[in-house]
Amino acid sequence: MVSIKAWVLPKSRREQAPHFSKAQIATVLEQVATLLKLKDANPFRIRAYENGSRTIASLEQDLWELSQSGTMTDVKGIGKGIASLIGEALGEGTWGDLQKLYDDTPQGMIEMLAIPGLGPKRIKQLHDELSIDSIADLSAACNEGAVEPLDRFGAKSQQKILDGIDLLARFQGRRRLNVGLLYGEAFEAMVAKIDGVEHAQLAGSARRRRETIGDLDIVAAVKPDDVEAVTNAILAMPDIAEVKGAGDSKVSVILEASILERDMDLGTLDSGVFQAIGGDDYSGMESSGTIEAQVRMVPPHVFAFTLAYFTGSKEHNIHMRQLAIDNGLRLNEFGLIPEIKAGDLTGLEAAQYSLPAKNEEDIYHHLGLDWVPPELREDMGEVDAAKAKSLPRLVMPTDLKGSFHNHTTLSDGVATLEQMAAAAMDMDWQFLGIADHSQMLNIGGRQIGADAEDLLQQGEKIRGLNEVWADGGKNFRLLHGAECDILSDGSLDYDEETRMQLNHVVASVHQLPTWRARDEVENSEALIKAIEDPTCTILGHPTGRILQGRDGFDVDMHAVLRRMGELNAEGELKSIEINASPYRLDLDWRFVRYARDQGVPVCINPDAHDTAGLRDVWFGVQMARKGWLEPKDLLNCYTGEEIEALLS
Ligand code: DGT
Ligand code: CA
Ligand code: ZN
Repeated sequence: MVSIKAWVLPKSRREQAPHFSKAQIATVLEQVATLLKLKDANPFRIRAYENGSRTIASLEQDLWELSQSGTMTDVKGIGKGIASLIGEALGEGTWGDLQKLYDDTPQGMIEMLAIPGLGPKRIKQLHDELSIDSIADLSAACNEGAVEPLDRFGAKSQQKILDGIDLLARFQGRRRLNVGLLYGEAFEAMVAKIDGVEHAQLAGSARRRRETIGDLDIVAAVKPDDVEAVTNAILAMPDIAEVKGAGDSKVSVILEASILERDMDLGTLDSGVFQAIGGDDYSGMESSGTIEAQVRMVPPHVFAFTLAYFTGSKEHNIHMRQLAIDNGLRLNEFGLIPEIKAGDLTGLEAAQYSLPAKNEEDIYHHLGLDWVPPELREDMGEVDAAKAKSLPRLVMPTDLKGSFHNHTTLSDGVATLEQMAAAAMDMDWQFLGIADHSQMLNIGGRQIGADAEDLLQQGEKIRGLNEVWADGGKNFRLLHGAECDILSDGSLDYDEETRMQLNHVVASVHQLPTWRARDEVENSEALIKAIEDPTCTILGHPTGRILQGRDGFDVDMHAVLRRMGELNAEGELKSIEINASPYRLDLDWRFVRYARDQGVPVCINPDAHDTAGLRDVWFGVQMARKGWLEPKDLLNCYTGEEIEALLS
């Protein structure tokens, strides 16, 4: 669970001075300045803390040396009062009378600071004039229209506050897979490096590659004698915003974005996606977000069991445990223990009788199963398939030889045809499908899509490039397609003659409001009409959902996939897209296996808007794996020649 950073004065985690780091001091001074603003304190006093914070944050000298030599006030920006506060904090580990300031400020007012665009001044005003001291109060007041008439507010800023609260609420829920993995892999690496940690591995939903992550679960192999030292090392990490609990071989913390070495790069987003997730406000929140993480330390010989247990899913674990029971065994995070030997013992004591397991494979083998890839552990038939030795050979990123749906400067992409092609060749791809937006697409009144004439010109250019590559013996080609808007009645953008000249048509819905206002029956009919169009090759991002942004429209996906299956049986190529943008991951992986079973070829499309975006196919591959797909189920795994033949 992501949470708003709680403001507490740091407690010393060291026995001797200096008790705090520069960064901790700078943060406290900055927080004090803000708390003083919320109290409308003397502006000079506020300025003193602000300057102090900024100075300390960029100070090159050692703070402790300055403090001991009594020369801190020589530093420009640090006055006497602040110098003495810092001296006390470093030397004694205490914070003067600041605790009272922290205690006196309602926590809700601090939480309100996280609402984009709402600063301390206006929070103070809301508090004074409407007695608002929580986000819930503020939300209610905005909905009643009580904020609008206030001085310096108005209807627009009232709406902006509501939008901000909505955005914040989404950040208190789950994080998208790409973000969760960034945090998870960074934290895993840091824990693994601690002395006494034999190995550490990310488990939970992140390891199962769920499309969103609630919290991070790390399992670490640590000898019992080292647990205390490892716990302390984790607690001393600089990127921890808050410690939620420690003890009993388990540490729960809230990680800050600072754990990510490189700044979070959101890449070039589809303009529609960007608006749906909250625009500029969103970028700021994403890069200052937090996420909860648990580290569980276990003796090395039980590591595999703990890893398997905390990888989940819960439903998979329950199924596995039942299988163990049927075999007279007890399966838990400590072992796979013959019931007859365990008797009344529990936990690690019972586990001394466990069957041995060096790794997860051993555990599955003890139960007569093949090892189950984590992506499949959702209790959707994988246990039976593992027993029957019929698990799929899941697709891997290196199996892909191309993709079909990518944008260039002709619509809202930022890279040219040549640049996109070069990036695809760097990935050892044999083909790259270009599918720029069609003429209908407007965002904010501005036409994003390409006119038919320009689209056809792009086709000329592509043919020219393809000839050059063919003549040079290069096994690479661009496929000329378009992402044609599906209009509300299910017809496709551009006239048929234009569409006929393309290698492929990715048909997608972009007018979400219209579709979301309709029911499942109407939407399914319209989608089916779109795919029945002879020029339609691929159904793009089939529900229009934006993860953590907006729900897709209602549609009977099973019915749509059945119809697509029929058309494929009649010899027409109708493929369904797994849009690999981590903001979409649409088709939802839960429908992927159904598509395969209906005989619908699936394609993974990065929907790239720049060259780096092509790498997003990785996320699509994770979803295809969750959907049990093998290379043969995916159009991406055909060779360039095969695809050329198929689409001509
Ligand atoms: P999340 O954090 O909501 O994205 O999803 P998970 O799957 O990471 O769930 P989490 O963090 O609550 O727990 C991690 C794993 O621990 C979970 O996948 C399976 C295991 N686990 C947790 N609670 C239970 C339980 O009550 N029974 C069983 N059998 N396993 C559990
Ligand atoms: Ca979790
Ligand atoms: Zn699109």
